Amino acid sequence: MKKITKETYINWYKDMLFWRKFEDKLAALYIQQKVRGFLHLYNGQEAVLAGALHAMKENDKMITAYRNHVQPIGLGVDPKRIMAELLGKDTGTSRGMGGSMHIFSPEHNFYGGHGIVGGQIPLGAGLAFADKYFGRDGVTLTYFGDGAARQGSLHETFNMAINWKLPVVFICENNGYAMGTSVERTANHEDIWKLGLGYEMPCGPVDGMNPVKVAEAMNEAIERARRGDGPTLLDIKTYRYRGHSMSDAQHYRTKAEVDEYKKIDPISQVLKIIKDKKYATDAEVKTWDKEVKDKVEECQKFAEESPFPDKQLLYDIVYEQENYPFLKHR
Ligand SMILES: Cc1ncc(C[n+]2csc(CCOP(=O)(O)OP(=O)(O)O)c2C)c(N)n1
Ligand SMILES: [Mg+2]
Repeated sequence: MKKITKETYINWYKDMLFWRKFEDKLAALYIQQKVRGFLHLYNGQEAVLAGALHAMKENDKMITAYRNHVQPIGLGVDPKRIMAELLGKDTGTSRGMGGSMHIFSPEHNFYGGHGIVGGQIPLGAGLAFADKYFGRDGVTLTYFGDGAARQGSLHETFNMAINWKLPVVFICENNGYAMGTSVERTANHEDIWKLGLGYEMPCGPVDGMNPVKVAEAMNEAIERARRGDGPTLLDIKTYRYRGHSMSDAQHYRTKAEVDEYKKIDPISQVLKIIKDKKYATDAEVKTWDKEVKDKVEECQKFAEESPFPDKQLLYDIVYEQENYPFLKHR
């Protein structure tokens, strides 16, 4: 794995802060009804992405569920285009037709963006199968939630993936809740990683509030997959600070519980290391914070000023015109 250096911590701080502020901005735009439909935010879970990106290599891929705005940013998609997508604009990653739950950018190795809980688990194994079949060296990071871990598709996928030694890492982003249902209510134990044991799949828990721990676990799993030794299941313990989506009264948990997790906030943990090790002065940190704020505002300006797509696009994107010539309009 690449060494974790002063630059790594600084980049982690800037990136994670940007992702969080990007999500906060979307929440504000949602309240103004500029973002419509559902909106699921990533606040609190940033270290799971930061650590993974540190361990990934060029041809590795990522697929996840609907909490999917910031992963593509980490993979290099222009955040302006993601914000535009959420506002339904023509400049968005899917020309405004995907929306919040369906960010997609295969050219950046990001394969969505999926609203069917657990639906992306077999798709992730399929991407890994393609890499193996065509002799490419990519590994697919397949993310899913603790709720998705209870879906049957997981078991069929695990069986195939271990049997065929597919280059995939299964990452349960265990934030404690599936909508309002806590993990302990959905099974007789809380250790989702133990689902790997029945398949003799390497598996284990990971501290998901610390990007260093995530990077180490990811690196081990990714390299296992890359050398042909098949999948790993990581049960990454994290927490979401905001509700499941924007419409969530959060009666299923206390504010005290949320505050407890905020004490081990990933951004604060990284900032503490930066300060303790004197990697930056307070003034430098202030400059970064300002840069992040400006960058988010740039995204908002771009998204708001972009045009909505032409209505014609509704037809063009549903059917591939080549195969449906009768749909060619005018
Ligand atoms: C097959 C299916 N069942 C139910 C739903 C409704 N639903 C949307 S999100 C969700 C909870 C999933 O929780 P989890 O997998 O833990 O992901 P998180 O939201 O915590 O990231 C449910 C039940 C759905 N979208 N798809
Ligand atoms: Mg969950």
